[in-house]
Amino acid sequence: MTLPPATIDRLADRLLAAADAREALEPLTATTPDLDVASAYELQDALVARLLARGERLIGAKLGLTSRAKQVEMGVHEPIGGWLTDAMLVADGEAVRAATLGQPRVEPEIAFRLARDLAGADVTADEVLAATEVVMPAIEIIDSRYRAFKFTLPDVVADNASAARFALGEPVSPAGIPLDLVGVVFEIDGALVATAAGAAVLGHPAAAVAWWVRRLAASGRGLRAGEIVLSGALTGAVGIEAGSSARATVDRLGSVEVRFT
Ligand code: OOG
Ligand code: MG
Repeated sequence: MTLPPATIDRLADRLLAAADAREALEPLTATTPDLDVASAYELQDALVARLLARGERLIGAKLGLTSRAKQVEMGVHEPIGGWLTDAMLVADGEAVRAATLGQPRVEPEIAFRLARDLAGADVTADEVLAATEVVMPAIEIIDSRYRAFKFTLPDVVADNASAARFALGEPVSPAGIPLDLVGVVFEIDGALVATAAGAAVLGHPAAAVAWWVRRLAASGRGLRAGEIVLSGALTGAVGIEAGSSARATVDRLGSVEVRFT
């Protein structure tokens, strides 16, 4: 059962206002127990529509909770997806003002940029790779609108999968690179905090992208040529503060850095 449109609108307004005010909310499911996963994706669409209505441009999608490390960390054991806008993109090495975010955390990811549209209920990882123009090392800066990142599956779906900012390294052709076998090193202020392999996200980063494309097919949608897709954190996320910097290095893809001021 989905929620009435008026409820979806009211909750989308509340999430947007919380993001703008950097105010932390209690989980929506605490007061709206009827918020199931289907209505949460409708609410996510309503939230993203508000971002676009105020001038942001849709530039891609993101996966969340695709690795066991993240599922265990957040206590939510299913992958989720959300959307990226141009306002979320920060340049490699750019300084992000921590005060513009509520409770930022950073995570290392592998990003894709699509050469072709991708849609369909049976899309495979191989088809994702065939439709991929380039891959990039990425850092996602997530920021939950819920206090202390406490949420259930529908809550985090509604909150556009905690999307906030992301940075991309130099693009590389994926040809001949076994993206499941590449090593990943994540550093904060030059100190190693976590390591992983590409296989951490659903066995292969392209498999994570394929999962989202298949899920989108249920609502008649897909991804478009030129869009960027973040395939999900390969390690747990790390809280970060002004004065610190994060660097993700992926074998054969290179590295990307974000500084916080
Ligand atoms: C949800 C978003 C997780 C990822 O890459 O796993 C995510 C969260 O942990 O707040 O972006
Ligand atoms: Mg992420």
